[in-house]
Amino acid sequence: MKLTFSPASPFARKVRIAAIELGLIDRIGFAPVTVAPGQPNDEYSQINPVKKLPALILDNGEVIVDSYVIVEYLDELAGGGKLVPASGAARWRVKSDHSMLQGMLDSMLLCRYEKMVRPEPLRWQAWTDDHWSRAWNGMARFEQDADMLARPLDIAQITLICVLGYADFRFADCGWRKAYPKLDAFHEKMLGRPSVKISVPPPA
Ligand SMILES: N[C@@H](CCC(=O)N[C@@H](CS)C(=O)NCC(=O)O)C(=O)O
Repeated sequence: MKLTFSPASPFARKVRIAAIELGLIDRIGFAPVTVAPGQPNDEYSQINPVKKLPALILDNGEVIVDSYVIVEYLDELAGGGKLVPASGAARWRVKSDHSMLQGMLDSMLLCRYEKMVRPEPLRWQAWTDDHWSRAWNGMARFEQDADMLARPLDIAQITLICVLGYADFRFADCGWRKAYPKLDAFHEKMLGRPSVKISVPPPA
């Protein structure tokens, strides 16, 4: 299997951490890809027409897109029910938490693109502020979630790690550690896992 990848992508990091935790990392090759809004990449569009990474290219040529779907695929390969609970209330809690965190990441990425990619005269500050507030309010939501911060590792927690790591990477001055001390403690604890430590985005 081959994963399209960028060390800066929080979505690719999610899959990498999951693959390490599931014991599948040695079965996955990494294919570096550069994608950004406004930059065509015809070769990659053949693999994923919506031009987003990561995508998992299976040995038979089939392509699985979206970081969550890839993690579910890997989870099943590892026996199932490991990072995504198999059934019951825990399953829906983890999936719903994950969706919220995924929305936070999407918003953070849009803020980043607005600043780095959109030409200055076309920027829309109220729109950026709105998206940043979604990420920030999401952090406030998880700061209050004692279950999320203490339960055994799952895909929602991995995504929370990726949110916080992306905040450090692209919004270093946002002050999340001071505002959210319980998230800070969670993040520090998680950095004790080799999968988390090894996948911290490189200095910008
Ligand atoms: N829902 C997708 C989101 C993936 C995503 O937005 N990836 C970013 C890289 S971090 C991307 O490919 N951006 C390129 C673009 O939007 O043009 C997932 O979870 O895999």
